[in-house]
This record gives sequence, structure tokens and C-alpha cells, in this order.
Amino acid sequence: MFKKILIANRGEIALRVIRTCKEMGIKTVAVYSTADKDSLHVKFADEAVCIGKPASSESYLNMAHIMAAAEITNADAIHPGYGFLAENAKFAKICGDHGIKFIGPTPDMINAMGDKITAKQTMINAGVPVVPGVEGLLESVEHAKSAAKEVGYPVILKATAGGGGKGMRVVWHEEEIEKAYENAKTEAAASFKNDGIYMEKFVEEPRHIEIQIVGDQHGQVCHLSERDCSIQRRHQKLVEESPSPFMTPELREAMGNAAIKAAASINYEGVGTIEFLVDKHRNFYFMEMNTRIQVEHCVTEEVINYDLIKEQIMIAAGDKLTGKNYIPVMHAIECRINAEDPYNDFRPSPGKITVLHQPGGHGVRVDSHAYAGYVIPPYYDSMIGKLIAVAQTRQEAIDTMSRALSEYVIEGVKTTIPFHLQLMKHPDFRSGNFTTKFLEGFTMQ
Ligand code: MV4
Repeated sequence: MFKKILIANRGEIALRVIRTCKEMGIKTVAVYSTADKDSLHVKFADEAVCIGKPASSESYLNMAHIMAAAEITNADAIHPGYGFLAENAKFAKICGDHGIKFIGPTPDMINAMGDKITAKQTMINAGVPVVPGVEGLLESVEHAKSAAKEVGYPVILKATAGGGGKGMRVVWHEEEIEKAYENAKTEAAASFKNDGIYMEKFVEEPRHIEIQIVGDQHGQVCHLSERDCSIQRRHQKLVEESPSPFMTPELREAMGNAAIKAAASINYEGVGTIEFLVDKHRNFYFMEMNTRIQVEHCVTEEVINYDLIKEQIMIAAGDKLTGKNYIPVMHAIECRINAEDPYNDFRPSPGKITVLHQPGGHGVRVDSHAYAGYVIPPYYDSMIGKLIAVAQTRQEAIDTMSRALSEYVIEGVKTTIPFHLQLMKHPDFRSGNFTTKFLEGFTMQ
């Protein structure tokens, strides 16, 4: 087992990893930018190393600085968390070259899923359902036009280097395709320095349901059931839950098996997530694979009683999985608490938290790096915590969440708490009747 793990991240996920390391008797090294010198991950780790200026490019994305911190502290593994370098194949390679275990998949596995056309072709070869469309890159406007005729409108254009909605365009009519193609290409080039675009049939009003998987170094892959992440705004998830209110035992079995096939086809090592679009007829289609621990991993942990960070560390150390898949025995909902103003287009609201009271009690988990007096820096994402409610049924989990949200007091900055309080009362949320379009028609009272 590792003796010392460096956590190449900040905020709540750095804290989350430190907590599990402590329970496992593993020493921890925090790294931090000058903007994070008073952060909790710095205080709770056994050692802490400053790695640079506030801008991510000079600190949490600076591979040389992080490797230097790992070498001077003698860390034998690096946990990348999510975001920053978590899906950077070059960083995973550099760790390996320095004899430091990257807690995650190999560079080859990251690359296989990082390029969306490559990933989609890999899934087709593995027999995993994908959205019908055109194989490979679009070569020209003329190609896009003829392809759309074949696929049938509406179609969606996506960037092969993309994910998260950038460089994406929905096209309803032939008159719009030329402009959409040019715009998608320009946006992809600016965002990813790669202007490759591909085309799929547009699935209308889908649900976003993802399967958590775990694979070991010995070729075993298991699934840990689903999370429903349909409650999103501009491709930012706000609420996640498990099980999905749309799930059936048959669909879970089919999606779980497809997810295992997907991961096994690249001999996947580590925890990962297969994202699917699910249409109203419960047809499901591979969308992308995330080769990291995700923000919303906690809902899975709560419904199957399973520490996913511990699993990541055990697998990186060579441990064998039992081969068992897991089905939810509880219901969990997670609300992302962001320093954003829901009454003002979710505008970021950095600054000092003057008063803080976090909820507790039966069925409540708070994963947060916030404390009274903490100054939220403007340089990073605005999530300051996650509130997770767990109960035997979905209705009870919603009631526990509402109660916990009503106890939560954060003063000094605006937060998404009022949004979540209103959402928990919404009849369509309460009945589980929602798709990825749900928040387009939602306004704050
Ligand atoms: C789609 C789609 C409909 N049809 N692909 C959004 C992010 C990127 N990962 C893929 N996305 C979508 N791809 C086809 N063929 C609809 C979306 C989509 C979406 C997906 C999941 C959650 C929220 C979404 C919001 C808008 C569009």
C-alpha cells in the first residue's frame, strides 16, 4: 500500500481524499496556490506545498510544480481528484515516468476516451449502443449536408475534442446547416485547438443517466448502478440522484451490462463513468466516458454503502475486485451548493462567508471545504459544497433534503440554496417527471 499520497487538487474533493487516506493510515500532501493558503485541505493534510500563483495554469495545472512537490515530499502516488489534471494523459504519463503511481487509468485509456470519435468507434466495436449518425469526421459543408439528409433532421453537430456542450449545435432544417457547421468548427477550434466535428441524430428530451463502473488491474469490471443527472443548466449539473426515478430493473441490467462491456473493451483500470442518453422509450445510447472520480460520486456511495475513493486507492495498489455488481438499497439526492446568485442568472458570487451553519441529523451528509470566515477565491469553480440526503425512498429523501436545505445558513455570498428549496417543491421534480430540458422552463419565485 502507498505510504504517502499527494492530492493534486483543491476544495471539497481534496478534503474528501484526505479523509479516506486518514482512515487508511496513508499520509497526505496538499498542494495549494497562494489564493488557497487558508483553505481547509491545507490545514487537514499532513504536509502542504505551495505550487504557485492563483491562476490554475500557474498552480493546479502546472505539472512541473506538482511533480516537484511530489519529489520533495517523497509521495509515492498522486490523486488528481476531478477537473484540473484528472483526465490529462500527459500528466498520467509523467507520473509513471517518475515512479509515482497516478491514481486513475493509464494514459492510453485516457486517450481512448478523450477523443469522442475514437471513443464512439471503440463502443461500436464493443457492441455498445451509440446514437445513430455518421461515422468519423465531417469533411466539408457539402458532406454535412448530404450526411444530415441521410441521418434525418434534427441532427446535432459535436466537437470530437469536446464534451460539456462546447462546439455543439442542434440543426432542425437544411437552411441552418451551413451556418451551424461553420460556427461549431470555429468554436471547437477556439476551445480545444481541434476543429474536428461529427454528426448524430438529435435525441429530443432525453434523460442523462450514467453508470458508475470500477475496473481492476486484472481485467475484472463491475458496475455500481446509475445516477440520474438530468437536472442541469447550461451543461452544469445541479442535482444528481440514485436510483434514477426513470429506472427499471430490466433497464438497469441492460445499461449495467453495456457499461461493463464499454469499460472492459479498453481493459479499464480505476473508477469511471459511462454517460448515456436515454429516450422516452428507454432506448439508451453511449454519450461519453469520464475516466475520473466525479463530483456526484457521493450519491452512489450512499445508496450502496461503498467508499469510492478507497476503491480507487486499493485498485491503484493492485487489489482485486470481487466481481459483484451493486444495486441501490437506499435513495440519495445531491444538491450542489454553489456561490452563485440563482435570482441573477446564476452569476458567480465570490467573497467572504461571514456566517455559516451547516445542516446535520439523520440522513444528511455535507461534503464541503467552507468555514465561517473563509474567502471564496474568484479564480476557480463556484462549488462550495455538496449536500447529500439519504433515505429509504425517494419521497423521504426529498423531504430530508428540504429539511436540511432549510437549516443551511450561508451569509456573505449568494448561493444556490434558494434554487434547491424551490426545486424540491416542484411537482414535476417530486414525481420524477423530468428530462434534461427541465430547467429551461424554470424560473425563481
Ligand atoms: C446529445 C443530445 C441529444 N442528442 N446528443 C450535451 C453535452 C454533451 N455531452 C452531449 N449533450 C447532448 N448530446 C444527441 N445525439 C442532447 C445533449 C444535451 C444534454 C445531454 C445531457 C444533459 C444535458 C443536456 C442538455 C442539452 C443537450
